[in-house]
Amino acid sequence: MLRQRDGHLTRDLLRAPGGFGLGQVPARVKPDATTDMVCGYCSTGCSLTVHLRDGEAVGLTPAVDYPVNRGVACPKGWEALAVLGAGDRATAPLLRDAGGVRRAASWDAALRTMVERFRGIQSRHGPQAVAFLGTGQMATEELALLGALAKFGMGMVHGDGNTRQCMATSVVAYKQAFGFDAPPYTYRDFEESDVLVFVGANPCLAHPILWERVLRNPHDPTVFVIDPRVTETAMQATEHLAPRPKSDQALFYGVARLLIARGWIDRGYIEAHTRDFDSYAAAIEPFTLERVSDETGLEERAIEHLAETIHGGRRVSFWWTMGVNQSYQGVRTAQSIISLALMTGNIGRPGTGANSITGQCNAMGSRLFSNTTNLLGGHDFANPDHREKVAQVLGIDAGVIPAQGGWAYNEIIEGILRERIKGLWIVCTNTAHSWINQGQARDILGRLDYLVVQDMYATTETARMADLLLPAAGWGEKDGTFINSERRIGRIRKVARAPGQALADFAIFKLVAEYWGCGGMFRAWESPAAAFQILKRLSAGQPCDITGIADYEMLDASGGIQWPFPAGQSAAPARTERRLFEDGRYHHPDGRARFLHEDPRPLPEPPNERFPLLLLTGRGSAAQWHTQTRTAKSAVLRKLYPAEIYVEVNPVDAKARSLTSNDTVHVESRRGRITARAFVSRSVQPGQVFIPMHYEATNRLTDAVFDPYSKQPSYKACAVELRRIAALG
Ligand SMILES: Nc1nc2c(c(=O)[nH]1)N[C@H]1C(S)=C(S)[C@@H](COP(=O)(O)OP(=O)(O)OC[C@H]3O[C@@H](n4cnc5c(=O)[nH]c(N)nc54)[C@H](O)[C@@H]3O)O[C@H]1N2
Ligand SMILES: Nc1nc2c(c(=O)[nH]1)N[C@H]1C(S)=C(S)[C@@H](COP(=O)(O)OP(=O)(O)OC[C@H]3O[C@@H](n4cnc5c(=O)[nH]c(N)nc54)[C@H](O)[C@@H]3O)O[C@H]1N2
Ligand code: SF4
Ligand SMILES: [Mo]
Repeated sequence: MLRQRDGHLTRDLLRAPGGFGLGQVPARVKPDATTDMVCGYCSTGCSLTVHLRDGEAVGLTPAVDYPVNRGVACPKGWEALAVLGAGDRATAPLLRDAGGVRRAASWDAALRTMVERFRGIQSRHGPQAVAFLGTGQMATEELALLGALAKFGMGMVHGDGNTRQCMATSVVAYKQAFGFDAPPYTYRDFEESDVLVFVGANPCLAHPILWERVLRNPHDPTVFVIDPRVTETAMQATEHLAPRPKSDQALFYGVARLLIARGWIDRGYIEAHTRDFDSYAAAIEPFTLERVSDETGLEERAIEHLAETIHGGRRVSFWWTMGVNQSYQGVRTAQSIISLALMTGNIGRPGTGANSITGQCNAMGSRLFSNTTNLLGGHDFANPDHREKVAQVLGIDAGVIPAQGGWAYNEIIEGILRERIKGLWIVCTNTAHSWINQGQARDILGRLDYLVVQDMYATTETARMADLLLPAAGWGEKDGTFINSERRIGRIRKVARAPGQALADFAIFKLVAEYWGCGGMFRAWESPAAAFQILKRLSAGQPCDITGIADYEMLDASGGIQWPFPAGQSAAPARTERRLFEDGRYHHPDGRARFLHEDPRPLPEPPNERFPLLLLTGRGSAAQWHTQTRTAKSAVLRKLYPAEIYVEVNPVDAKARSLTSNDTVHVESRRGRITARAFVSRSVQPGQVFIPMHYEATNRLTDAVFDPYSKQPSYKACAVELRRIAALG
């Protein structure tokens, strides 16, 4: 919401020349205005009130009247401005010269070189030989422009994003079950459930403000946490089940079988709104209590207790994140959760739902508008009517729209290895740190003829590999919108100047279009606000229709707006939290949700004598964000987590290896060996170890296997061994 003080209109001030960079703001400067914007880290989408002096940000506080966070923020949000002034910001394009040295260059020289190199590759190897990797951390307007420019303007066929590492499983699970990628909930459901089941999710760290919402639940709810580790969330839950990693699918089949056998299902709902229940029930019949107990390592009684609790709840909600998605069988596991909600009629009512919580600030925008797996606006590349509609909205020839989605992230990486991809443009993601089996990934990136990286910082692992680095403005330095986990569209804005010659990604894409010679195709994408109008038109008639949102000002005035919000929607948007499927109609042509089943498969890399331990990876603290390019720049956040990489190991395994906490150990998998500090803790079970993903070395260990449907990497279970190399004094 835009607030005004001293007669200044904030937006005008931001356009005014002059002003100072964040680093030079005098201490205790008195703000003269405030403006609200959505946080640039996680998908919770908290609103932050930025305090301005002469139009520049001087501080922030959590917004008090936003329906998401209601006056609170986590440490990352509080420190969001602090990371913008870091000394390693990319301030000019960096071109690698013939001797391999990176040298500052003008935008003109940089873009000429980029176009010349990419065009050269395309003329030698075909247009598909240049690809892009994008992100769920840019504004929707930006990621849509990148997808449209790359595929329609530059002739690329293959492009994907870091949402593949994160949300691809949920996307496919929802599409197959509901007919559209449609997380059905609204955050109020956290407060309205009497039973909440969290699967492979650690919201205390990863979505702390959503966990606050759970704590506000007035119904004295039963909170189940299903996670092999005793996480911070598990410690606060009323019930914790610690199944063997990747045995969740068997667990939920077993629970479903019990519910069916005891008649604890909602026949009316199943018959009116779903399909394929009988074949599902038959397929899971073999998942007896005995078998499931054997496969999960859980007591039979504990499994029965979960089924009884689901039956006893009036409003049961299921929530899952990466413990489910990042798996070689993630899609079917997610669908085993969706099936529980469907068969008990726990969907479409307050406090219910089969709810995947998304990860990055704009993963939801990326899922609908990145033009990667889906054609812009949640459309289908393979559908000629969809291609025609998109072409009309964009005023382009439908012939330039590919008739199929491009390769997934892993296929692009493999494509480089097979010499099918020769040029790559990586935008707002740090592949050389975050991709699975890092040694192999870096070797493969090193084989490219030309690598362009577009990032805020010149020092990221991927930026250092680039032939050309394009300096990008970050959150707080540009305008646009994000879509949060509950489908709420909110504003981001420019409250600080990007350093040096860094430009907003939107502006960089517009420049690339001009230099490529396809600028005419994107004339209507004049500004993020103009692009938003195009996105609206693209969404028309889709389940994510947002044609009822007039403009940015309406978003500001409303506290964000959840999709769908078609034209003609009358209710005051901020006050009306919207959940999906209240009428029981799903997005398949017959209006029915699907039950989908497949037998669980064994671990791709089971522990053996040489590598007897299972490595789990994930988030380590609320103060660390992913590859740490941003959060490591805040002195406050750095105090909140261990600087050095550590491995959590159970006392039983520690004893067997004569280890104590703080010993330096080698952790080794078939792919590599890293050095870490041991942290002996019962938070991991015997036979399992845990290393946070935030440290550069973690992914040297992980095994590049993928879910066959979603192509999401299975980051969370590979075999390792641990050896003490020295005790620290
Ligand atoms: N502070 C912070 N917050 C973040 C992020 C961050 O980097 N830092 N990243 C954001 C993003 S992009 C994402 S995707 C989310 C991720 O949020 P989460 O998914 O909550 O985080 P993770 O720690 O990756 O994984 C959750 C849990 O899955 C468990 N797990 C592993 N294997 C299994 C299994 O087989 N079964 C079950 N049931 N559980 C398993 C792990 O032990 C872990 O506790 O967080 C978002 N929020
Ligand atoms: N072992 C293991 N690995 C994992 C995971 C795990 O659980 N375990 N989780 C996976 C998941 S869920 C995710 S989402 C990924 C995340 O992996 P990444 O996307 O690689 O991680 P980030 O650190 O968020 O990278 C974002 C990059 O964009 C830059 N950046 C930030 N803002 C902007 C901007 O506005 N414009 C531009 N151009 N650049 C910007 C940052 O400096 C940074 O380099 O990691 C995955 N990797
Ligand atoms: S919970 Fe997420 S959105 Fe909210 S302040 Fe923290 S990082 Fe930002
Ligand atoms: Mo993620």
